[in-house]
Amino acid sequence: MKKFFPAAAIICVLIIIGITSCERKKDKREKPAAGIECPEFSADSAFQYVKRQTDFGPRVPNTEAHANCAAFLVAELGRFCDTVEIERFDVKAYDGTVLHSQNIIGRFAPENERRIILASHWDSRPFADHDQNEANREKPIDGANDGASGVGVLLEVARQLAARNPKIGIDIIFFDAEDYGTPSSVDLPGDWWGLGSQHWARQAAATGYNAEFGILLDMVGASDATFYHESFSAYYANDIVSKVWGTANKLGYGQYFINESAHPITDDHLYVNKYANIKMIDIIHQDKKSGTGFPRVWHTLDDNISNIDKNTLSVVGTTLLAVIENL
Ligand code: AHN
Ligand code: ZN
Repeated sequence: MKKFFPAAAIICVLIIIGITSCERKKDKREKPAAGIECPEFSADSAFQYVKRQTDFGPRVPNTEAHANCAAFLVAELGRFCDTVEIERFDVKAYDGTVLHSQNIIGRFAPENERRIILASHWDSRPFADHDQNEANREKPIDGANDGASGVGVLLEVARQLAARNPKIGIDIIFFDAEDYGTPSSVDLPGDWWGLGSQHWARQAAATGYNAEFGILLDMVGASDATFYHESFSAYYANDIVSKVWGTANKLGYGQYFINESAHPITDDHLYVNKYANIKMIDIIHQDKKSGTGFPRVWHTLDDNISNIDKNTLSVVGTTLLAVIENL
């Protein structure tokens, strides 16, 4: 009996440690409220997908980095999607430069009549026109947040979807030539942003393509990201805004997905709404306190991989998977 007691005590202590460490693990995983499906999204994988893009250098149309990154995106989508399609087009930018561009589209269940779109732009801005340092303003940006973050999240979403075979058709669209818009020093009327989505949406309208709705990601990688009800999204597709923000809030992501309206942004979703007549929302980081209305690093050389936060990528990716799972 004397010998047994210490052994029993040790076993008790081990059991207690076991129970408490399990509880701690549970807390860390930020389990969502019961009743909502929560598939696993790998923040590490999404981060690597962002880094793989910025490692090519700035993905400005007509550059080698742009061509190399396109090949990478086609290959990655090819691993996960049922089909991959490249839509090539030439388009004139505000300064007369002809941009050799490509929208890259990966489809799940292409035969399914019921479809949704997940999109992001994959090009990066040719100049850091909002950099504090004037000497940097003609240099191209890495666009880790502005471009690569949305694509990184969607590549990881594609990897997850391949593993679980979604019941609905899903088109993942990487728009090109979004970010070649007029620099702040140039005041020229015209639709100079979202050139790739304008091309895609006109094509979609001409060929009778349709989808139930779409979700655009733009700048979804900063640590302090705040996503508001961007006004074009609320105007064209308020039911989708409610669905996405409602899902995020149920998952416990209310500090990111804020139920407040914010300025309209001329982004790819506007042209999909206007020209393709498909309702698309924009999950875009808007900062109500910054001078530009966008995050601090927007269109500066500081928009690089060192300012990407895995947690934010995960919050957005997990929300998308939950939205899909609960359709
Ligand atoms: C305008 O500034 C008019 N649109 C911003 C769209 C954008 C640029 N999103 C990311 N970069
Ligand atoms: Zn931009």
